[in-house]
Amino acid sequence: MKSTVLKAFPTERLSAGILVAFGLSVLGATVSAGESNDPVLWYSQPAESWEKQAQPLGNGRLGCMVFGEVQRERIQFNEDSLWTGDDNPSGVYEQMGAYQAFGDLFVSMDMPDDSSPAFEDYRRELRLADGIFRVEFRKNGIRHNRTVFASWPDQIIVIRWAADKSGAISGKVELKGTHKETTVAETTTLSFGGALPNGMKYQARLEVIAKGGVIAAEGSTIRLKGCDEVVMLLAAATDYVMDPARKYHGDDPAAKVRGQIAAASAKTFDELKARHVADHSAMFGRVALDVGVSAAEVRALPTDQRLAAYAKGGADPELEAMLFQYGRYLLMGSSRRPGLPANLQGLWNESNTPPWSSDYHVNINVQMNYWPAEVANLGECHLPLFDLITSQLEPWRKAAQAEKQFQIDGKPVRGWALRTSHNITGGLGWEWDKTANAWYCLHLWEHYAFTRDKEFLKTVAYPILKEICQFWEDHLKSLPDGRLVVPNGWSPEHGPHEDGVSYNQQIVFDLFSNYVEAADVLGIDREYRDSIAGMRDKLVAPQIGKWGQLQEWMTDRDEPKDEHRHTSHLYGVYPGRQISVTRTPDLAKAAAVSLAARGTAGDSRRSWTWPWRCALWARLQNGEKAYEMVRSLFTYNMLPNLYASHPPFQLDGNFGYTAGVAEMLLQSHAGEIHLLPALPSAWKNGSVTGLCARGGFGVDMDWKDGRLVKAVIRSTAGTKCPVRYGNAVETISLQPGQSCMLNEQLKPL
Ligand code: FUC
Repeated sequence: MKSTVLKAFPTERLSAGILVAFGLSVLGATVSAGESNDPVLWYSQPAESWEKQAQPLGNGRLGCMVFGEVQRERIQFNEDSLWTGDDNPSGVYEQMGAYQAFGDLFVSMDMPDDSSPAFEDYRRELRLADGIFRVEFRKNGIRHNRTVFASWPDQIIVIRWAADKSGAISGKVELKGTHKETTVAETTTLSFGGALPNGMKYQARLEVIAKGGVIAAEGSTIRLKGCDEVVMLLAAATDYVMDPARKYHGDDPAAKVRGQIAAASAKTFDELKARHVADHSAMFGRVALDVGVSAAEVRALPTDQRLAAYAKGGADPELEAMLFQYGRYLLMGSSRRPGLPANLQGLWNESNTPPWSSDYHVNINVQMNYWPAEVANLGECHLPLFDLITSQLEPWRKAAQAEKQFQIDGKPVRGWALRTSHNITGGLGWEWDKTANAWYCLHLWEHYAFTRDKEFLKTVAYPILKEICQFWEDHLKSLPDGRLVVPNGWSPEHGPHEDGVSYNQQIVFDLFSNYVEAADVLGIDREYRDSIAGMRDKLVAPQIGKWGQLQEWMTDRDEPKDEHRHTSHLYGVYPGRQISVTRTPDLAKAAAVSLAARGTAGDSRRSWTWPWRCALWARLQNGEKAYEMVRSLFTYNMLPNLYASHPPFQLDGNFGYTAGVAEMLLQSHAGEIHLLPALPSAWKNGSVTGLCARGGFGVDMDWKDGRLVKAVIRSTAGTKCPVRYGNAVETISLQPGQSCMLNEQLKPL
């Protein structure tokens, strides 16, 4: 392999160029139907269904679903720590508690002509690039608009209602909890609070600020009369802290929300909005994707009609690109410090008994939520997951140590383990999913692999990886021939508990590989590193079965016509890296046989199945099959608001889609940066900026007629790396902050 030292230039120049091309046009944009390919979801009628039509906003901790109703707007809100349940590790699912709905804000409009609900020129839209919801309509000749955003810098939700005629705003504001609280109205403020049965205290507070007119408390509501404009600031919090030592109780939420409202009300609406847009668009605008231009008549359609046309077989590359960006938008909205990680529904939840408790499911779902985090340039969105894991180590250790099957000669195993679900206070639900501990370790490793943040590796990731290696060192079983298996294992597919299940073996293989690399990077624990490397080599390896498939079990008994939704035994292809086209071509071929056999009907049609299969086909370098998965998600498991549906709605499918698309365009798991590894013919012409590759690199690409035209590789932390396009491979050398530009032959441009 040749090493190419390339003309390098500073990164700033490039990112500034991207900002001009992408960010500024977004900031200056106004409501417009289908004029540009800015990612905007818009509709020509109010939402009726929370799940299918309302639109999400979130700042990573606090979020809401907005309906865009004319007469009685509903803003249903959530805060991600409002959970029932406790630290019960028994696995009794009901005892784990559930994520709760927080409350609703209703803003009603006085309508003397109540009998006529008619309105005109209606449009509601969610602009992904600046994170702003806006609804506009004309009622009785007056044009009204409402703007909503969830601000991360100010930790509140902001709502503004304005009209094109002064004094035109009259109505009522209500704030309601979901646990039978009493709402208190004081002049311009509404608030409610309470404590859940587990002792968690919570509080919501709304401040109403009017220009012109009169506002006054009336019962438990606030009346608006003849106002020119009304701004509402909504704060919600609990006393939750990610700290079992404090029994998860921290600061008084009433004081917290008071402080947040006081700080925000000292700013004007324009200031709050500018702070929000600057924060949101800087993060969102890191990545731009173009996979083709949609036809003008398709672009002109509202999003629900576009989806319907697409599901009938229509082409709409801009919709495909929009869903990619939507996954990024939703991750930003549901996973930012100081919040918790994204749960099964991100953080959007209308019910106090949501499906699967809206919990953290560790047999695919929560992991899939985080697949896009690094590659789609949202590394900081990964951090809440690590914060929660780190906080739960103590209760998870206790749970594993108390479990008989993890005891060897009566002595407890080292480390910790998980059942299939967990909450945020040490509680576990369902069966043990033994290798989920190692799957969590993959995420810790990946954050380092992409960022090269050595401090993170040393202080956060490495100790956890080592502890889980110790768990497996204690728990693996030796076969008579000396090979090692995960004993009494289990895969999310059907099948009894047994030894050497492929899914379990592959996850442990990856854990050991990543641990070895981590120890090498840090130059520590030499001896232990060698013993783990030795154990990895003794693990029962993936096997090819009688119909050419990658075996799911140690015995060759896979069903060729199995439509099971899980593809667990392909973990080693994606998200793992034990199997790859370049390094283990025979196993990769067998994986493709297994994957094709899963089919596309029945149980295969789930929110998260398509994205996983998309990423798998991408890793197997089959762009056409990967694209089939893209189309299938839209066709079978997508709601009009572009929420992925299991059913019911489950956001893993949205996050996974973003990761799958990224994987089609860029890969970096096999020791090289692979450009356009699985480009489908449907995306003949296009470009992407701002994707991330392992090793500390950023990648932009332009392609035409299915061929790479230009790639820019930026070092964010990396130095040397082989780059592949097709069969060509060149090694680049850069210093952090430098970039290089390559042509189709990977020669400097
Ligand atoms: C896993 C999956 C289900 C569902 C649930 C929330 O157990 O097998 O399909 O997604 O999580």
